[in-house]
Amino acid sequence: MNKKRIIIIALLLFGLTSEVSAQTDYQPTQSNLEARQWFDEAKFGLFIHWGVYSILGDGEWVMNNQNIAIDAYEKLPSFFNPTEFDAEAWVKMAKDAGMKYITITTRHHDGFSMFDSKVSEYNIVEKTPYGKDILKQLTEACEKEDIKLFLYYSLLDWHNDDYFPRGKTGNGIAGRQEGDWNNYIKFMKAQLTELLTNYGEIAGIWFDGDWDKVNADWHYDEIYKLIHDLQPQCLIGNNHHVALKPGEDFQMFERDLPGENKTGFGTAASDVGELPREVCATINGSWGFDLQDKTHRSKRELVQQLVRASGFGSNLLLNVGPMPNGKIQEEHVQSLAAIGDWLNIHGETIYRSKAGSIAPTDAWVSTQKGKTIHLHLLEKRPKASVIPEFKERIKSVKLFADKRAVKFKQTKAGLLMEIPEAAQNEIDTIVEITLK
Ligand code: H79
Repeated sequence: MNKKRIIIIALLLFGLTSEVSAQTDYQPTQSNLEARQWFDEAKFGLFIHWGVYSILGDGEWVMNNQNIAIDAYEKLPSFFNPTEFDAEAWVKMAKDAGMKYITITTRHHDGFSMFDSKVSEYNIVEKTPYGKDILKQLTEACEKEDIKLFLYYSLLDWHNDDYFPRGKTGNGIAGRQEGDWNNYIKFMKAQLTELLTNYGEIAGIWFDGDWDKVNADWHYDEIYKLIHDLQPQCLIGNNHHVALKPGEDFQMFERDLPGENKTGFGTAASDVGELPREVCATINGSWGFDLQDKTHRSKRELVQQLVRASGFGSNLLLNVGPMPNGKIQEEHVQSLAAIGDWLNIHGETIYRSKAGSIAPTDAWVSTQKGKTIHLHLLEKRPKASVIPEFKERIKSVKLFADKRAVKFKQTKAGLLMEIPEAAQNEIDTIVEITLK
């Protein structure tokens, strides 16, 4: 064999077995670049985890956590009849909360498709008494209210036999058979084609589950190309917790700020890239509806999470898990309304901002637009506040709330500000610093 042939064969073999396949020669279109910018400025979205698991009120991992056998789990769709589902009410709720987009689970790890799929009869239209396509209703409501729609799509599947060899999770589920991985890839491509063909403009695809089989060949090269060919503006994100892969348009961080790893499975600081960022989080401890989870976080905690995400140059995608009747639990409706009230007054310091030049700490973050820095003080201080290493030349310092001037001094210690305690706010004292 000549040298050239050996190289070609080696390349072919490498290409076929390569673990890190992605859309290597990807060049985002103008529409995609514009979509990225829109996304970067949007800052706040609603995550929706809804599936037949909501019936059990024990989160979206219930099939794995309770080791529910395939034939038993397959009974759930027959109980799913969300007669009180009102797509417009959901979209209005998101809009009133100050959210600019919605990301909904079209198929979670349980493998049940929450949309009208011709390539899997294990879907909401075929298998539930409800019999209607909630995704269709949601796309129509989103379009009407000018809210963008992203689709969560699980790579991991505990129900489909072709998800084989299996991964780390779901191994206690009885009734799983051995199937064909290439069929599984074909199946995902067919479903993604449906999602990107039958529902109008899709703002993004949100992949999850890569971590179940880190060394699998997911055929991202073909999958990402398929998505961008069908809808070039569609933003691709993948919750794989590692560095961005070619073909991806944004990077997400689950329950952690970019570069932090409080969860233990977070993305390493060195893997935080330069594309738009999104932090996703829950209001209580659960993604899917959990009847017993009462750990709802306060308005203060939720607003501060949004503010912190902005200070890290990131969006916040805040989750609700609708109930099996189609309603969203009242505690979460109230939480979203409370954030909306806050954003009505302070949104100017969040939307369209970039991470500010003052580095974030536990006590503060900053957002910035041109020469205006908004310093968000997230803890009350007796009177004075010191921002060390602040060297930029200042024109004025004011309180955002009433535009009252703040006494300040710039010394070697940094920027010293006198903010009377009475003028400080429990949630966020916003100081508006205008640079020269
Ligand atoms: O959809 C929501 C969750 O159901 C899904 N992502 C969010 C958006 C999610 N699944 N798992 N996780 C989040 C984190 C859990 C990771 C673990 Fe593991 C699974 C820890 C142990 C098993 C992955 C596999 C990390 C270690 C092994």
